[in-house]
Amino acid sequence: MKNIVSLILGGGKGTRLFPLTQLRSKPAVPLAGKYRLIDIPISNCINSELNRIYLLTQFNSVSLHRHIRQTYKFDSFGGGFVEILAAQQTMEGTDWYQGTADAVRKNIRCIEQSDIDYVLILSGDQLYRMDYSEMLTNHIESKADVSIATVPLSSEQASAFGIMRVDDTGRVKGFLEKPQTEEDLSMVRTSPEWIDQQGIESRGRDCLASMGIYLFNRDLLVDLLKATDYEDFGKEIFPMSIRTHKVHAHLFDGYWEDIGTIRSFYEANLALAHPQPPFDFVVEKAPIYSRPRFLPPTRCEGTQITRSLIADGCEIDEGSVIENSIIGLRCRIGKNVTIRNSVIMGADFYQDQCKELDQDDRPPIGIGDGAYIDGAIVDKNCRVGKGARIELNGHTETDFDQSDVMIRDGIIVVPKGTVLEEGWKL
Ligand code: ADQ
Ligand code: ADP
Repeated sequence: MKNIVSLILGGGKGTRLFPLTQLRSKPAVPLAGKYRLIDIPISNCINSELNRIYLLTQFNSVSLHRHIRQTYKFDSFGGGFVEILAAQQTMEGTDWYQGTADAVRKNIRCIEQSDIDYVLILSGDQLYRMDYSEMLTNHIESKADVSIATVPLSSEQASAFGIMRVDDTGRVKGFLEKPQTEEDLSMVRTSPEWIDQQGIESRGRDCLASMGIYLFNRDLLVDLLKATDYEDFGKEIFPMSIRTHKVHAHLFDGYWEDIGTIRSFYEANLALAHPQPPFDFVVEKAPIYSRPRFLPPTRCEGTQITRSLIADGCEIDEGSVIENSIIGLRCRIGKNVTIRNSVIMGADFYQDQCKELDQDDRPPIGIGDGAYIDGAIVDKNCRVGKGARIELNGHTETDFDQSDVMIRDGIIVVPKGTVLEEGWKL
């Protein structure tokens, strides 16, 4: 499928994921111990045989650039690439990307090349597996100008998404971005019977939510972007284009999670450790790719591990208990440590690789002997001292505004590189 390019939108500020996005862009946030969020849409593209991929970024993009450069290399004969389009000053403009449509407009030259017929626009912060070639087939068969992927949701979930109303043929007739009132919602509800007729069990779900995945006929997209100064697809381009063009809904009913907040990030990660995870990394025909790191296997010494994922290159000492948790790359866990309901992201390097940085008496990188961690996200390269206790203990968000450690959506977040001294308590 050479006549289609994918544009992955990776330029949002990610404020709701702060402090995980303090030092990195949202698509670079680590996922499931060894991946990054951006690996999901790129892997979906590769598995759908779409290998012309642009990634639009603008905030804190150093580690994202490094990850892309080191991971996605194509042979020189297939014409595939993943190219980063970072917001930059040009002769035409000096602004940063003002919104999703503006980001695409500022890179319009990439889609104006003569051999492109379709443009697939994707988000960089969602967890799902999808074969985009099915969406393209559906788009061509329905003779649509634009297709928009949609997942059925219940009314309670609707206010966080773009919601669409369709006619019997699946043509989109109404679209409201994040409807907040019952009155708004009533204008875009879909009958559950119609969803059932499409071969998808509605199970009471009566809203069709936009997944932020759009397939445009190239010429139309170029015209729309040139003829308007609209900045956003959800708020502006869609409400307008359904009046003037044939916009078709492509129904999807697999697992799909927008990882926009600390809570959704935490829950989506922990769900992966479930024995029947809603998103399975083990799918032979559609693997999720990431950077090959050549790390040694994880070493465990008398450790009790239940319902958890342990990434490569970890060392877990005797007497430790790990339950319902994700343990990321190169994580060193001392003796008699307890980790429950937590996402520990691991480290970018091993302690002995950074000896020269370590002339002080800070605790070593990793989790010190006897530490207790429950209900937390511990970002990369943290140094948790011996006997430290990271647990909520009745504290709330406002208690720790000035501290390195924060509480967000009821979850403790230890930002990247934080040092917690021996015996530290929240
Ligand atoms: P949101 O997720 O709220 O809703 P948005 O904040 O625009 O939409 O983010 C979409 C994607 O674009 C994200 O990957 C983000 O990082 C990226 N992005 C945001 N601003 C950008 C910018 N200035 N430059 C480049 N990239 C940028 C959207 C739709 C809804 C839909 C949900 C589904 O608007 O209709 O329901 O996605 O998640
Ligand atoms: P991950 O292993 O999660 O992909 P990173 O890409 O951030 O994490 O870092 C992993 C590797 O990259 C480490 O070996 C680290 O030493 C190296 N590294 C870290 N920072 C830089 C940098 N600024 N330039 C080049 N390599 C780096």
